[in-house]
Amino acid sequence: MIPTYDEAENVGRVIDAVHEAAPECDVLIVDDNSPDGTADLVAAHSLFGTRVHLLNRPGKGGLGAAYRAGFAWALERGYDQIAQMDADLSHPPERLPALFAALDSADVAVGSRYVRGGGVQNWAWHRRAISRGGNVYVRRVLGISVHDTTAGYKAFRATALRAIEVLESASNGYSFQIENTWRADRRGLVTTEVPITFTDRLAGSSKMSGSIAREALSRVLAWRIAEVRARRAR
Ligand SMILES: Nc1nc2c(ncn2[C@@H]2O[C@H](COP(=O)(O)OP(=O)(O)O)[C@@H](O)[C@H]2O)c(=O)[nH]1
Ligand SMILES: [Mg+2]
Repeated sequence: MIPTYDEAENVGRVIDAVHEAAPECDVLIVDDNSPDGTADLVAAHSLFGTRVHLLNRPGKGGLGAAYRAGFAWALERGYDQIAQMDADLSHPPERLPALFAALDSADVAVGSRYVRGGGVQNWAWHRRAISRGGNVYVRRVLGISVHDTTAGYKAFRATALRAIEVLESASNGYSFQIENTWRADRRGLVTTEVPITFTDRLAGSSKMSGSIAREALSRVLAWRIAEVRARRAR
């Protein structure tokens, strides 16, 4: 599943790269009515209707809502393993087989920048700092052992998505990734990290914003406070 907003320059390339790396996979693009015509390019793809599918949403409703719609689509259709990745080729499609293979012994596989063998290429220093600092903060506040809690490249067993209650998650923006990692941890699921090299996008522009980062910081704190309160009440 690949969420897209204004990814006309990337969407064809990412579909082709996924198909080459993992030809047995179906691709679902979840598009929020991108003004640049991303959805038209998907519908014009030669594999559209066979390996390639499109979920058209009426407008920019945020990344969390797009993911929930995509997961609901896949769960309804009975897929038993589901991966998510960005459209901008920051997540190397050639690591998809490794992510799915990791599900043999885990419920969730995280494509991780912050384990041995993983890394980040061409990212501006401030994006590196936000990502690194954010991960230290999340691990400290929530006490989870996953190193890349904000990763957007992940594979799940369908049973794990149901256990996480992914469709009930509350996050709008990138805290969606943290929320699922945290819920998987608290519900006793096995999460493993598969090293990947994340490369900054070459085409199109980032949709990351200050308000998305602030949402993540405040939600993480709120989740922890709610946990501590619940423990005290017990
Ligand atoms: N459907 C949908 N996709 C989005 C939205 N915001 C971001 N995306 C997609 O989510 C992925 C990650 O966004 P990106 O801008 O690359 O974030 P960055 O890598 O953190 O700078 C890309 O495939 C975007 O097109 C949204 O509101 N709706
Ligand atoms: Mg990106």
